[in-house]
Amino acid sequence: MTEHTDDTDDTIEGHERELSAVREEHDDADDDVSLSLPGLSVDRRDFMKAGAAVGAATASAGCLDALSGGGSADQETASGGAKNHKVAPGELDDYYAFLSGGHSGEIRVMGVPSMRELLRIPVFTPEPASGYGYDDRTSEMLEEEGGGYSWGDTHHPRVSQTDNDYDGRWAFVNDKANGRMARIDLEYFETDAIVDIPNQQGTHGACCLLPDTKYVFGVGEFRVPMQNDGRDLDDPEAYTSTIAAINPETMNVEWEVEVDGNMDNGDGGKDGRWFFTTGYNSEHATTESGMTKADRDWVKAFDVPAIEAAVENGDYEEINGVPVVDGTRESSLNQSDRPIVRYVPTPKSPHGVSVTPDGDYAIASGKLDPTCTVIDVEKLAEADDPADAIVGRPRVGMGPLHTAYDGRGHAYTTLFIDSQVAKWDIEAAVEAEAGSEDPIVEKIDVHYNPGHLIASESYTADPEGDYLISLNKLSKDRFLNVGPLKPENDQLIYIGDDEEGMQLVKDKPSYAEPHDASIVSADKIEPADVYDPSDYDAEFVAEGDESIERIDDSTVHVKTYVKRNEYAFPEIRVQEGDEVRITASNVEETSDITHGMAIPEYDVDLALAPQDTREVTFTADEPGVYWVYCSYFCSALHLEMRSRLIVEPSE
Ligand code: CUK
Ligand code: CUA
Repeated sequence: MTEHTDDTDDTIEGHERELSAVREEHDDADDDVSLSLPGLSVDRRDFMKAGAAVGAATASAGCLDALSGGGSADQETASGGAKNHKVAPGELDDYYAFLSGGHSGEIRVMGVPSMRELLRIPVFTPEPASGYGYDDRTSEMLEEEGGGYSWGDTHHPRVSQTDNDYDGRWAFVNDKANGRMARIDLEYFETDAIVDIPNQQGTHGACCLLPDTKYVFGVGEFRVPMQNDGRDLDDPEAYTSTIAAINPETMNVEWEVEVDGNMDNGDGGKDGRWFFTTGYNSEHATTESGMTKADRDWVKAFDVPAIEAAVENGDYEEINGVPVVDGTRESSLNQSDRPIVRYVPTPKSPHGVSVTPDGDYAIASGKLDPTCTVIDVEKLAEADDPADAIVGRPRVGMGPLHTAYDGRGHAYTTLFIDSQVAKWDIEAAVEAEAGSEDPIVEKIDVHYNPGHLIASESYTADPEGDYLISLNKLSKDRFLNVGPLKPENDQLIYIGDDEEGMQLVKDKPSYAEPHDASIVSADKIEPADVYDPSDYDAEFVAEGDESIERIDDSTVHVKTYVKRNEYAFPEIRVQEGDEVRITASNVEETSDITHGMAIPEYDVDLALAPQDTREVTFTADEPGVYWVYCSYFCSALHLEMRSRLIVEPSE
């Protein structure tokens, strides 16, 4: 038996060594996924982009030859025909996609083109697998800054940009349910700030003012009384909605603008001046039939420098701590020749709005009208009548909701009712008669009823133009039946070959419910591999720093390190009624060795990635023995990684 035990130890130690070695090897490995071409190594993404550009220039074989150094199998790949869009086991994706999770309250991270779900980032909802909402810092964030709600409704994840390109710092996402905005740190892929936006209910649109993310805008959808404290209950004319300009560094709401009508989605222009929202309910009604009466609503174009000047001049009312500027049509600030908000009449309850990569146009999707409205951004600044800035109105199909771009002059619009994506030519739409179908290049069926769609880097000035994801609300018969609550269907479409046309590549079932996404080139994001303890306020507990200290009659502070396969103390002894504060640091430096610290019946659930420190505070109000255990499978002795919380009865 003795021998056997020794053997076991050897095996386990060997396993640990092996594990560390594998990790380190991987850490050092060159993650570059490159296609090997004769005589030339080209990054896959550059290659596809080159292929796409070639496609736009009607596939000159000479160009391709120059790129590949002669005929090869990969040449076909570049022309799209034989490209299989597979990411083999062990290969890495070209893109991160950040998808919202709707009323799951989270963000999902997916690799593109594999469509593998890589991570879920809890935002507005506690999530036990990552310990989010269970340690002091994240539970305080949800409780205090976050307002204490147990859920949120994320729709629009937008990644920060510098000079109209992704800078890999943050992602932002709205909470449509409770009027909040959250920030996700893209070094650690975790939510690090939440702001509860005053004077707003139903923060729907979320997006950055470009080129440099000066503000993150929260677009308020639901009209409510500005002071929603019981006044004006039955006077819908007195209800209002606002956009909120949030400082991305401090997450402070700097100012808001109050408008007529509901707002819906938003997008920022590329030059720091304009911010656009769609909207419905110019009728100021409270019922569906009332909200759909008028055949025009508005795209609202906010002139940001003009608004900042108004705030500077004191032309606002401070409401609930925020300067609120009056941007309604009757406002005196809208009577001058530099109005702060331009109301562009648009048919009929327009839903999505997005600015073209060159910044020339804002395109709104008609929803209840089969057209898109193309607004010329430069004309908007000059025209006396904002309606004169409308330069195109292609008839794209039934139920147009959202529009994305490939950077080659095409727009792609989801058709909710037709269950299709329409690809159309933007300049052709400007030249064509209003209502013409001529600008349509092609349509592809999707399955079924798409909401958003998103193309690779579509929100930047320089989209990659290869992949498009259609976020379909219904999947019906596309997957094994799992009962009445079906998954949705995120479909990957290859758009890199204008000759071959759009190609449906993949179906990916997804749980309710992604609305929007941002697709970012993998090389623009640099996630940390382990935590840097100096990034946190919490004190790092190194080996040798552990202590159990009685602070006073009723408070005990436990400082423990955590590593394979032990907690610093085999037992933690406290008195019934003590408030126990645990500070726990994972001292491991090996990538991907996460430990848990769970205490049954005390609702304690810490997840500790390498070099992370978390704190939790609870009251030991039930005497007894409680096994502290590790909830992450960390090693062969994971099950034995244990400690006891012993709560002695007070009498
Ligand atoms: S919304 Cu959901 S499909 Cu919130 Cu951008 Cu259009
Ligand atoms: Cu540590 Cu399992």
